[in-house]
Amino acid sequence: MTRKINHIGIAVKSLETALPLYRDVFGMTFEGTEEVAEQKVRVAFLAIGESRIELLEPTSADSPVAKFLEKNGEGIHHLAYQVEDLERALEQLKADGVRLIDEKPRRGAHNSLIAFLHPKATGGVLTELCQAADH
Ligand code: CMX
Repeated sequence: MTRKINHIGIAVKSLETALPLYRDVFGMTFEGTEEVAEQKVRVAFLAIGESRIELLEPTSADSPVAKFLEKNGEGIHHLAYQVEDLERALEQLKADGVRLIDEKPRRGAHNSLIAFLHPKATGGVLTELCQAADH
């Protein structure tokens, strides 16, 4: 179904505070920031090989990432696997009995299509599937 990790999401309190470690110390290529209003987050992408680190900062107190920070503090939030056809991947997972959070794709960063699987179905690892906008 997937052959590539698109990105690893890391929840942070502040992009400005977190960025220098990834960009200046680790030397990853900073690709810019973007607000994903529907998800109530501001994200920064840093390229590492064919994948990315996605830093996630909540934009409001009721953002899912704000809830995550409250409960766990800063840290790894989700893994995102890239798929060619997200609708098809979701149908396949449903048929395989995997519990989904999103039954239908929604818009993520870079205008990609994304869907989350329920962490209870994936051993506690919040898993996102994403389909690039140009697919
Ligand atoms: N890792 C592991 N478990 C998690 C989790 C995470 N990051 N976030 C939530 N959970 C757990 C919760 O602890 C909860 O467990 P319990 O039922 O045992 O309490 C369960 O999952 C449900 O969580 P919830 O917050 O109560 O449920 P919601 O349906 O409101 O939200 C979720 C679920 C995971 C989709 C949401 O919290 C979330 O994180 N959404 C993603 C936001 C995001 O990253 N957006 C950026 C996308 C941008 C892009 O990549 O393009």
